[in-house]
Amino acid sequence: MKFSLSKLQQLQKKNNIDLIGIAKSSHLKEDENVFRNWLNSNYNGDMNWMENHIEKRTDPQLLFSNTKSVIVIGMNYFSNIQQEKSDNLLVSKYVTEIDYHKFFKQKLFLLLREMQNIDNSIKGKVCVDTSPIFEKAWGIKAGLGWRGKNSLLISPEYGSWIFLGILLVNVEFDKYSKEKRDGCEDCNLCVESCPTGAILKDNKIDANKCISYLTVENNDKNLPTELQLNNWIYGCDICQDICPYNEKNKKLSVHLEFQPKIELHNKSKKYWENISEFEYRKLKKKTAMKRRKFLFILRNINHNL
Ligand code: B12
Repeated sequence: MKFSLSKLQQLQKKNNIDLIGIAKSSHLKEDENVFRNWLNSNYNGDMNWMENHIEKRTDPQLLFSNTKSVIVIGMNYFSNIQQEKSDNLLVSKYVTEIDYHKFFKQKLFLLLREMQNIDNSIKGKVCVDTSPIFEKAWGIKAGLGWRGKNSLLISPEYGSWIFLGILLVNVEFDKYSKEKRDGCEDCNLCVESCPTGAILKDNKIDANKCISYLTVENNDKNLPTELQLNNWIYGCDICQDICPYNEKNKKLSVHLEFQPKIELHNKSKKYWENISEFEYRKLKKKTAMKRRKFLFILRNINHNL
């Protein structure tokens, strides 16, 4: 039995999911080549875990046997927080009240259960961020948006302020989503605005230079002195703040979980310079920042002073 797209769209509405799309499962050979070249150029920095499970990463069948369809959901997390740039140290908008990983898992498991209530032979696997799967590439195939020059998936409705999550299922659909046309065309604002020159041509990032990578993933004691963090201490929004699609499609997130964690935004350099480990631990609880140890936040603060 094939599952109907319109039934899935009903479940989307019921569960307050901003974007949903489905792609037929396949081996992403072209993406695999792009990815292997990216790794060979060491653009992954010290994220060595990206070199593992390359086959699984490119073929959902190896991640979950019998995958027939890839369901991708997108949730808007845009908030209009104004961060006084000159005197503040900055935390990315993606640090919201609740870490999106947990929220997505709940949404996707519920979606799977509701699909199983309609057809009890359905089996599925939930993937959010940490599974070896190309979420953006699948989001593009599932018609949620196109690959922006900053490498992020840009949706015509919400811009790039969306998190992505995936549900692999063993069922076919009566219809699959259509891919969107590239909306970036000649625009190069994100490439030009990146202060460290991390955005390469061909919609790729050199993570070694990306402020998001440097502040969130890099585990060196000291950061390269030639790279300035431009006041960011966790993540970076520069290549998204400048995007005309994000300007045009500003829609405040309706999800309580994705309201900004106000206590972490809008804080002065002075505040961060004097923050204690106890206070930092209290602030980061439940947020996406929770995995980052105090030592690295101190390193990032110091790199900005
Ligand atoms: C590793 C990682 C990072 C790394 C590397 C970023 C990167 N661009 O790869 C770092 C730490 C830098 C990072 C930063 C951020 N990240 Co991140 N990250 C990931 C993660 C875990 C894997 C991404 C990956 O595989 N990268 C490898 C490279 C090679 O992949 P790629 O650039 O996407 O290229 C692929 C395709 O686009 C394709 N491709 C590229 N060019 C071409 C050309 C052709 C012709 C074809 C066919 C294919 C193709 O081939 C590649 C393989 O599929 C994903 C979650 C996931 N599991 O997918 C989240 C994810 C991409 N990150 C996300 C977010 C929100 C961010 C930040 C915005 C956070 C912040 N504010 O600081 C920044 C944005 C920085 C930027 N401009 O990319 C979201 C993006 C949502 C969206 N709208 O796209 C994701 C999907 C997490 C999620 N679940 O929502 N991230």
